Amino acid sequence: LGQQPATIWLTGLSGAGKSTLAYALERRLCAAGRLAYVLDGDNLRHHLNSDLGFSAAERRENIRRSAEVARLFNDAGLIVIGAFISPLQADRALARDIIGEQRFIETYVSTAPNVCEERDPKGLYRRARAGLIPEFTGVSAPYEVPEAPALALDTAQLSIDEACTRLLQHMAPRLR
Ligand code: GGZ
Repeated sequence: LGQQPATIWLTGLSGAGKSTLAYALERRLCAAGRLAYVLDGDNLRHHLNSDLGFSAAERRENIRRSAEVARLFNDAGLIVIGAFISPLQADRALARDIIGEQRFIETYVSTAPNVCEERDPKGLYRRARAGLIPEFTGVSAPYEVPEAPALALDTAQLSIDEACTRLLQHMAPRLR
């Protein structure tokens, strides 16, 4: 394949741009002849993880299962792009342990909380502020900012294309 499998793990708030970035990167990698596949939290929660809600324990189980799937796909030779809020440092560390230090590329989608809330593409912040969504990340549940991510990308400062280019530059040594 000429590629070393890896998992680009996008963490950040709802509305930060994780999914948009993930699918754009998938398209760029596939256009370059690479095998890449997006695992998106919101999407997996409709299927594999449809039994899970948003308590701390359920989020951790969501991350654990999703990381196990990423590991399997990496073992099969694919580049995985994961898009999960994954708000807790300890849960991201679990994902890193499952996927493997060498393969795990923690990327903080660092779009500011107020920008995410202004975007509110699905109206979730508005509903959370109205008390209609309990334990909503950034409103009534915590988000722990990554301390030492491999990359930080702010989608209010960078176009999706520029953010993809940064990710591809970071991955270049693995794509030879
Ligand atoms: C956070 C929530 C919640 C609560 C529903 N808190 O931006 P979205 O809408 O489209 O994607 C979010 C998705 C979060 O799933 P993850 O699997 O990424 O979360 S975690 O890593 O924390 O397990 C959001 C929607 O689900 N959503 N309720 N209470 N996001």
